[in-house]
Amino acid sequence: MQHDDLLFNLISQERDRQRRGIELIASENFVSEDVMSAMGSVLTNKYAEGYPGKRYYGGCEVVDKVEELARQRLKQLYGAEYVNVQPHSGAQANMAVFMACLKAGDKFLGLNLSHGGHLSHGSPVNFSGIMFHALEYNVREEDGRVDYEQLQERALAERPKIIIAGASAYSREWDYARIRRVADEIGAIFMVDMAHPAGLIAAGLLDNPLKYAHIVTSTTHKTLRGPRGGVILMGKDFPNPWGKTTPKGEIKMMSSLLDSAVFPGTQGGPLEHVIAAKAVAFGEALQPQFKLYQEQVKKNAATMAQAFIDKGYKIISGGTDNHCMLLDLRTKLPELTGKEAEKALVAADITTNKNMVPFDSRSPFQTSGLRFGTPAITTRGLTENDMTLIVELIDRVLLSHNSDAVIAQVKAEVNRMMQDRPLFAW
Ligand code: DSN
Repeated sequence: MQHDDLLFNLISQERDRQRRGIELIASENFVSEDVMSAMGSVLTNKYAEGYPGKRYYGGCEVVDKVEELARQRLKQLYGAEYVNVQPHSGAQANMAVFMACLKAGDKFLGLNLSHGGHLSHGSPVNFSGIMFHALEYNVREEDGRVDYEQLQERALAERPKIIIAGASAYSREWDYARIRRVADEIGAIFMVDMAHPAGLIAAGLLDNPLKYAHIVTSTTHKTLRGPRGGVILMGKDFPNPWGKTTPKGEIKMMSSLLDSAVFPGTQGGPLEHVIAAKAVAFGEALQPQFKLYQEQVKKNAATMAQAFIDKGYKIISGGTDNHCMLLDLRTKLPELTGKEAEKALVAADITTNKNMVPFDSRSPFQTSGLRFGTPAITTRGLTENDMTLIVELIDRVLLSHNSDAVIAQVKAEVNRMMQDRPLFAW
């Protein structure tokens, strides 16, 4: 077989792009060589529909052990009683929860996408908003924090079957206990999608939602620093409150509904090579060094947010408790859109994404905001002093976003700063 030079040349170009730039996309990270090796292993050759010990294919003795190892490590990491490591992504994990808990058209309540929520928490263009009746709560305009009173009012008025906490662009800790009280008042399931802060939670630096939520979902590739994928967890199994029964008339436990909702409900064969890589990442997250890494992620984010504020930018909610922040360009640069800002920064090898800010006056294609996160640059070994410098560089680009000369100068500085930094330094 001829070597695929064309394709491998593209991979090499992408490796070079990742190495020379400053990666500030809040949901991205760089994995270890071991995670990468597990993902690129012979396990990709194996079909294993079903679960360990109950497969529809022969030859699953080894992958059973791999999947069991991933399950045990994940349980240990978060203190979970139940886990499912097969979801191919966070959206797939969420879909499985909906499938297990709702019927088409049922109501659920999640954070508004344009206030930091996630596509799969009820956007009208996503399965969650198309197949189910999505209701939303917002953040407060005055302080950018979740409007728990509005959440409660909507929950009591509409009686959704699920209330979801969790976000894609929210920099503050959640009051999970308060949402659980609301869920209990109306008999709803409380689900937390912890995809963004999962690594900080694993390290004990943010509250563990498994203590409060009935069901928790996550991705494994953001702060958790594993392969691209999803998981579902429960602190404690419980009977399905909406009364789905077995053929014998017994009420099904949620663990059994969730397992069936992942396979065969919404997925076929599990990606055992990715599950192996998840096992490696969970093993890494159980090591003491992971906590040091997460502490640095948090310190870097706090330093970066303050540096932006010192330069006259508005950070939504005035700071961050986690790894990310949302910058509202309108205070300092009212004419500049998120789209133009992202383009200029990418040209300087600083990668970020445009983002709606709460109560945005622009469309999702333009936006007035930028989202920044520190997990990836922290994995490359950058610390607080580097954050101040990065904000200087970003400010220079934004102030002169039409100047090719300024962008070229900043790009040269970025490339010099990153040239000797391995992708994975911890
Ligand atoms: N798209 C991811 C993010 O960037 O937050 C969420 O799925």
